Amino acid sequence: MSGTSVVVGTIGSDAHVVGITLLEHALKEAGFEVRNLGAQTPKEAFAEAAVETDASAVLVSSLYGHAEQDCEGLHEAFAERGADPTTYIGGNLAVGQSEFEEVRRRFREMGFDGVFSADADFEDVVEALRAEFGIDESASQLARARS
Ligand code: B12
Repeated sequence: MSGTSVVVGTIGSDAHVVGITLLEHALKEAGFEVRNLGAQTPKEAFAEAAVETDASAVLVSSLYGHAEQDCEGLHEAFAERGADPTTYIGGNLAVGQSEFEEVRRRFREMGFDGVFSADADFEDVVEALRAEFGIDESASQLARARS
């Protein structure tokens, strides 16, 4: 396929790693090139990896309820390095998370292009990225067949 490059990781002090590990596999299976930064990743490391890999998208995971604090300054860190990737965030984005629409609004205001709840399945994320970058599924299948 296009070799669309994506960075994934869990931000801040958050140690939850299962979601992004599975997400990495789903994205690779769909034909994306993935750099997985793992758990407890500082925001600066997301920005550095985005530059190094010329990433089209950066997918941030947060499960422990402190995403808002951990993501403060993330988009500024991209801008300081001249990077402007599409950014998605997903997981348990607030303690309780009763009103997801309100949570989504806050993260959109922080600069995220896509905000996903913990109910999101991998196919939703893959489909959103394909739509974002105009990738059709048959092109992904061809790339898989050739790899
Ligand atoms: C396993 C686990 C742990 C393990 C993590 C092991 C590891 N290395 O991963 C350990 C024991 C270390 C742990 C610790 C803690 N945990 Co914990 N943990 C869990 C648990 C049981 C499962 C998480 C999991 O792996 N799920 C499976 C994966 C596949 O699902 P997922 O991570 O949600 O990912 C899915 C989606 O969210 C989405 N997704 C995830 N990231 C992203 C990113 C993007 C961009 C997109 C699009 C989608 C996406 O894709 C996945 C597929 O659907 C959950 C409860 C639960 N049932 O969810 C609590 C839970 C996440 N933990 C919680 C808490 C509070 C903690 C602690 C703070 C507890 C404490 N007081 O010490 C600590 C935090 C430590 C830290 N520094 O992070 C809370 C969070 C509450 C909140 N946010 O409101 C939860 C929800 C439990 C609860 N009900 O209270 N935990």
